Amino acid sequence: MNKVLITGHQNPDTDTITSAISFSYLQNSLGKNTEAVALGTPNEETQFALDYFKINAPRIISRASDETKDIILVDHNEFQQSISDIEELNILAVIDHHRIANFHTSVPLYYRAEPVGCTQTIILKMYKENSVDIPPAIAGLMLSGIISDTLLFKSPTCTQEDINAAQELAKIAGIEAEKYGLDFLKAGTNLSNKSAEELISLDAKSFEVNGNKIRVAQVNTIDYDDVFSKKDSIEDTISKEINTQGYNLFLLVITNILDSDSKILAMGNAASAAEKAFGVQLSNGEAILKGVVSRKKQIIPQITEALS
Ligand SMILES: [Mn+2]
Repeated sequence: MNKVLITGHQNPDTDTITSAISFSYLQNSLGKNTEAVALGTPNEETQFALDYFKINAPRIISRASDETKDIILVDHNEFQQSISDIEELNILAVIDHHRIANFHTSVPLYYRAEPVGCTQTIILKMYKENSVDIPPAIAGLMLSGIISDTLLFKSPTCTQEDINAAQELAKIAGIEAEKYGLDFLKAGTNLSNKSAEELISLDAKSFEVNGNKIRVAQVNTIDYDDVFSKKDSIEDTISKEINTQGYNLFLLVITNILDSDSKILAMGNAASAAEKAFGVQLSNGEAILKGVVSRKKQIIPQITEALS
């Protein structure tokens, strides 16, 4: 039987890594031969969950076509966020909760997208539809994905379905979601040992809007100064990225997980789009965005609108 690789997006976050694992477990329980892989090293938040539930990180790859033609995408669909040789692969399925853009296939596929807060909420439904029991450790990883993507249920992307799914998964995992969740999120805010390069690429995604190349990087913190104390070197690093990658707008979003606000640093020749998008004045490239935590719902649509 052909092996199928299951991968999330580049610069993997907790949902992307754990969805590949949980969806692979489901597929293999149904008799398929799949392997969860990742397009990068787990971040510290994700590693906290993997250690806590004693599950190994997926193998890291950058190409798939040398070993298989068949791939399943979780937690993303846009080709520029996917595996580098995506155009050479046969996409069997997509399980996702993002907008659909820059995606096409030449043959029919299974495509499941739901506007929920986390891919794991969809995968939980698929376990139920297929009557497959979830092992406690996998349930713990699935719960971690939901907590991460919804910032412990505080993001506007969080739906009642995500909350219900998290409660159900916490029960199976035998843990308390709120208590575990805060320790888990805090593990991802340890920025002291990160270089400027690492900071701006931990969780970064590229988009194209009306001919503009946009890069939006997001980091979680419990203290903005952890990031802004290194502002000079961060600005230098972003300038280099802008020059080498041709970004028109590079937006660094620093999200405070305790008060659910974000501070942005906007750079590039289209930086003023950030002022228009969020109705703020940039001062030294910075602005506070009150109540903004979601790139998907509170940043990308607004930037898209401002540049259209
Ligand atoms: Mn996700």
